[in-house]
Amino acid sequence: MARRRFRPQRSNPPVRPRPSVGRAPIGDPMAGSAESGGTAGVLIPEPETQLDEIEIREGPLVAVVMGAESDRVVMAAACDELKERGISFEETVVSAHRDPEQVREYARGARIRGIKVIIAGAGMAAALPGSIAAYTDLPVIGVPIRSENAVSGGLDALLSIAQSPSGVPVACVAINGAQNAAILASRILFA
Ligand code: AIR
Repeated sequence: MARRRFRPQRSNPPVRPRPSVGRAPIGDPMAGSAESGGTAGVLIPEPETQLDEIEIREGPLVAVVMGAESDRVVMAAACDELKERGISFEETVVSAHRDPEQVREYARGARIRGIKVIIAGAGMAAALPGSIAAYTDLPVIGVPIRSENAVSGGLDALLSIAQSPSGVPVACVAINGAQNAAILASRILFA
């Protein structure tokens, strides 16, 4: 579910180059002109022009992905934190083991859709964060989830995520640490 409340607070918002239509000519400050009402030499930007120049960003910045519907209760803490911070996000349920093709498509398409950080939560043999990181160079934050059939209170998922092989980095928060994942995502966005 996408939230579109986020507005980047940049001191220098990106602007599109525009032709100089609508601006008063730069010339002899004393010359005057019919169009500018006798204020030639003074730049008077038209309000509409200024508004046009600000690029309004569409689409979510953060992807919250989880391996099963049963993970929603834990991952809700990440969504709540992102909402609290006014950061747009989308939520997706996709399993690394059950839907490998969809995981690949999702991860490969994330950057082009404007996603900046991916939070991926899974339990048991939690391959989802690593699978996503294998297909994208976006930062991936893994959330080990203590599932119903967890071994050692979620140690299975923790090790599956934290023990990612070199070359495929996945950040790893605490077991069920979805809120921290969202805070970390926010820090990455504003680094
Ligand atoms: N899981 C789903 N596909 C691969 C994995 N590792 C995880 C889910 C969930 C747990 O298995 O992330 O935490 C149990 O999923 P389910 O669908 O049986 O409830």
